[in-house]
Amino acid sequence: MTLGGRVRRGFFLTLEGIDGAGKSTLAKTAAELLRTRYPDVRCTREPGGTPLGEALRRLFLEERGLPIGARAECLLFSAARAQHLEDVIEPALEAGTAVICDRYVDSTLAYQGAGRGLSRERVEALQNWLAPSWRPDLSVLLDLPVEEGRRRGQARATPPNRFEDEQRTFHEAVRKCYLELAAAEPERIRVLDASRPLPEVLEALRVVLEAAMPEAEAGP
Ligand code: T5A
Repeated sequence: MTLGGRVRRGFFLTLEGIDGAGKSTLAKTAAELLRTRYPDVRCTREPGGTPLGEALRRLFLEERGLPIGARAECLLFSAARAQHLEDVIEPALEAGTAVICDRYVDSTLAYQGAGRGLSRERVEALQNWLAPSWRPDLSVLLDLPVEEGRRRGQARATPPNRFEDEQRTFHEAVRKCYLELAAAEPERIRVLDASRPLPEVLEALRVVLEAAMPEAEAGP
């Protein structure tokens, strides 16, 4: 498989879902599982992963009063991603590292496309331009009802971010879009029922990850 025309040797896993679905919780277990096959595992997140990405993250999540229109929002997430790909994701995959990314392109399709109501074709075209070979080897979609995600988010000490503040209809549109993306690409996007108890979700993650990881190469 190639990435930007170069040989790609690592394994690229992305975690997706509505706010509070359990992505950060699962990232730790995913790293332990991947480490059995890949000695180096890089955990990263979007927005974030680079100084630019972390600066934009603070802007999005902490500056709740700052007006940001839907198109600007989409471009800013995409700018952070372009930097993240160039500085972190592509070099790591080329070096044979497994990369786990908490949110990626599907988040932009779901939140800025379906949530904000931007044209799906335009959002997709932008993603294809900035990351021509952007498809992860595996994307795990943690699906759960919006109300449950909200409940889990409210249990945290941190104040809600600009997205968590959105109406229920916004989050329902995001969830629906995620499920449509998964239905369109069932090989890449595996849906886990994240409303189940955590040990069950972790076991389901183990099963899909082991099935998706390439066979270990036979020794000499
Ligand atoms: N965004 C991002 C866009 O709009 N466009 C984009 O392109 C991108 C990249 C990022 C925001 O930016 C938006 C989407 C987001 O709103 P964030 O803080 O990274 O902000 O938001 P989240 O990714 O949603 O992070 P959260 O921490 O809110 O959610 P997680 O990581 O999904 O959930 P997690 O693991 O922190 O778990 C939440 C709570 O639930 C518990 C955990 O212990 C924790 O307390 N939990 C469970 N409880 C019961 N049963 C289970 N199975 C559980 N799993 C976890």
